[in-house]
Amino acid sequence: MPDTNFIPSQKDVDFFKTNGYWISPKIIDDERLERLRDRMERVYQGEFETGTAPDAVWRRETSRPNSLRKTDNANLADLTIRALAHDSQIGQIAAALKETNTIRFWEDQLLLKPAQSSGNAANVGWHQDYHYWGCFQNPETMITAWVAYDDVDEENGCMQMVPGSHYWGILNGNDFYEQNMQKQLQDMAPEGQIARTVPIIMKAGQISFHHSLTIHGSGPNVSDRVRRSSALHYLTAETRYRAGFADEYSEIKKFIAAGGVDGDIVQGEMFPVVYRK
Ligand SMILES: O=C(O)CCC(=O)C(=O)O
Repeated sequence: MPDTNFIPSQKDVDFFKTNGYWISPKIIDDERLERLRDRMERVYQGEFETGTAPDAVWRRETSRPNSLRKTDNANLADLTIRALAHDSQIGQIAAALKETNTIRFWEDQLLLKPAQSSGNAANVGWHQDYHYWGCFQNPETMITAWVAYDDVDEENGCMQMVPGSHYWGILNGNDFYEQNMQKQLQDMAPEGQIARTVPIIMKAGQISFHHSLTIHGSGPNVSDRVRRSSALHYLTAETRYRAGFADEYSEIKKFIAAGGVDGDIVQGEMFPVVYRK
């Protein structure tokens, strides 16, 4: 049974602080998961419930069929996916792990790793999310929640985390699309550090959370099972805008158009509050 009232204990928060990631119990029930999988497929078919397309969408007609499907900001297109992205329980857990009062939604990615997709650009190279988010000043104010739509394990290419790597600063060599992961990780680890990896094995409906500097990636899906998920990215009330980096993001464009300037707290309807204590 999913635990719809679950909030992390102090032990969970301490685990997150030490390791830079943490795995929840099952939060999303099976019926909701089934709806999410259905809505995901509709987005791939080009059916956009709201009439607005995601920022970038994987399309059967134009993309490699067996590679990783990554769709940015599916929340713009679909209300079921948006409800997940704005879910207050996920926000509350994120707030507890970050020890803050307020969580704002930033962006989401719909991710699908096809069955037997090994060798078809379906790995996710090692990276720190903050590498892509220099438009915000402080990596301490960001957190990602990764919602498993299917059971995930090493066979179907679950995420892997490098515990403690959120203490290593912003590293060289970040690349979401790198496929030669072994070499990449050796090159990324700072001198004197050993990058140990931990598989994030979960049942459908569990959620893993990670710090914006935690190194993570995922290997091949060599199973007969598809791996589907939503990655949901959040900010705290302390997040400040840094001008001149990633200003092409649609929410950042809207923030600037609304008068946002360098150093301002990131707020406004484009960054909706999903949880406030
Ligand atoms: O789905 C994956 O394997 C990687 C997802 C990811 O990079 C993220 O959630 O930040």
